[in-house]
Amino acid sequence: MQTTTLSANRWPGLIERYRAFLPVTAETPVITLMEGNTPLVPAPAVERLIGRGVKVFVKTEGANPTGSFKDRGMTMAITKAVEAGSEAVICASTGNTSASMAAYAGRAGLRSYLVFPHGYVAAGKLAQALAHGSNLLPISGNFDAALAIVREISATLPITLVNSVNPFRLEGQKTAGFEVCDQLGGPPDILAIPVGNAGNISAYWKGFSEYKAKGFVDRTPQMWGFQADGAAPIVRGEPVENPQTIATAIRIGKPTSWHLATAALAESQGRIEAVTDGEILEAYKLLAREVGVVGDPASPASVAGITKFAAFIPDGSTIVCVTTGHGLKDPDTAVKTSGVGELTPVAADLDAVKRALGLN
Ligand code: AN7
Repeated sequence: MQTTTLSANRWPGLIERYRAFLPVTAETPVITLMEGNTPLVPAPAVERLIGRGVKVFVKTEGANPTGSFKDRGMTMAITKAVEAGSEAVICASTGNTSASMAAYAGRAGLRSYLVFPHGYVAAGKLAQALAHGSNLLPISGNFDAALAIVREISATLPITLVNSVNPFRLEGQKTAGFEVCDQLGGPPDILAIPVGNAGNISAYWKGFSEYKAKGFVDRTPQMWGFQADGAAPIVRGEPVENPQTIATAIRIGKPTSWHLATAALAESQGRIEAVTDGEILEAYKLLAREVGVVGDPASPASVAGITKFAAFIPDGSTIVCVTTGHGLKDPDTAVKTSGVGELTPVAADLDAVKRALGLN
């Protein structure tokens, strides 16, 4: 009988995979949950809406260990915090950063602290921070106010700030740009992405630019960023004092990486536009029902954006839409957008079940 041999090909996590591009040495104590290598899923339902031979893929960052792209930056930020001898980390968050911080800090044996806008973090994200043992505190204020406070705390106490002002965050996140090129066998024409604090769009641009500088690709994509209409400071060109959107992850009025994002948009000849909550929810349903990917309510902003601004997409383009987080973190939105009201049981009886399901 012929025998086959298995060879181990376990994904090593993104620091190991892209070590040559990252600020680590052989001595750096890598803290990883094997993040990265997320699926690039074809989205024919979105292609049909746009037509003209346009190819659309969804980069499903919700497939990361804590369910969002934040794990890419967090593996680097926590690794470098441990390397520097830090014993505690802190962040302000609309939810995903804190879920990721809590997991990686717990793994590394660091204390973690989270300050967040009361009433505006999805239930699943808070549950993660609690499960991983973070110390959390809601404030009567928005994300921007929370960030100002944790910046002050980290400036005066020996606690490392792991929001994206921490440069190691973007270093980790840029690997998503490498991955997209590796998976497609080249760069896409357009990278569409939701924008809140504007760290991720800046990090992707850094990744694409470095891959080009090192000769792995011969061109870079246009960066198309999408903000929620009620929280669109970069689109409007001024901070938004009281940002509002159903996509609480991107309910941010004063983006930290505003200037980096502006540079990425200019250098890539991209665009930054606003999509309404209604458009975001339509795209949420399309993604969940016809593509099979339920995203964090911020995630479909990328899909809403390319369909809204389809007139600017050249025929035959290849587009990657980043879905930045997993929809399971926000069950309330999933239930509400379904349009299904309260579920009441019927008798455990064949006829009753068939009647209730409309199957007779
Ligand atoms: C799902 O977790 O800011 O433009 O504190 O969770 O890099 O800020 C989250 C942001 C998009 C925006 N999609 O990314 C936080 C936080 C999801 C997010 C964004 C976030 P950036």
